Amino acid sequence: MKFFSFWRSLASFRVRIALSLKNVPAEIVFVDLDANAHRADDYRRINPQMALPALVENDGTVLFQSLAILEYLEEKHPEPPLLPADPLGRARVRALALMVACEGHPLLVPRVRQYLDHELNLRDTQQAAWRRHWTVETLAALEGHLAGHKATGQFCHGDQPTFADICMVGHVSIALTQQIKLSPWPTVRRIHETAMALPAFAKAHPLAQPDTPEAMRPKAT
Ligand SMILES: N[C@@H](CCC(=O)N[C@@H](CS)C(=O)NCC(=O)O)C(=O)O
Repeated sequence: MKFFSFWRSLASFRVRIALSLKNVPAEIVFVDLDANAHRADDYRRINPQMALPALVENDGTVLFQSLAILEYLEEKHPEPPLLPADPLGRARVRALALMVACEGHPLLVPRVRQYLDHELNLRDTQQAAWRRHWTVETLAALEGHLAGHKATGQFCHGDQPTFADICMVGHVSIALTQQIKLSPWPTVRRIHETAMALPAFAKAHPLAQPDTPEAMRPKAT
């Protein structure tokens, strides 16, 4: 399989975590969003939406949209399960994942940011306010659903990671990039710490990728 990824892409981060948890090997093809490589013909032929990630199966079938890819991996490689066994649990996990992947994240992707910048001519401070607003809204909504819910455990749902944690950690990473302190959302913060302590999550982190710019990597202390 070929996996088209970019270090900073949060949708790619989700698929990296799932590939790693399920121990599925894939050859990584780096697509530099900053150089607009996702808009070049080579990648456009793979995903006409010009968005990352994409996963190309050995027979050439192209999978796109990170949650559809997660569902595919879950069906093809059921162990370890990343969805609960019961229908109500699956609905909750998918809903938490969708809050990030279909509500919060789309407002922060490069094409939206470029539109705010180039077409609407918003100042840097206005663009930063936009990013912060939608990041915080999603954190607050996640906390509202997670805090005190009987199904919330060490992770978003029970004591094993699921799609919900996979999506949530990316959202928290974008909050941290914006220097947003997590103290108003203690359940989100706790689960983020628990998840990021797992090697599959840690090694999938945007700042730990082969294509992460050297200047962005955490410095050894
Ligand atoms: N809903 C899509 C989001 C895809 C997406 O927007 N990916 C970003 C990177 S995280 C991208 O490639 N953006 C390119 C752009 O906005 O021009 C998914 O979950 O796969």
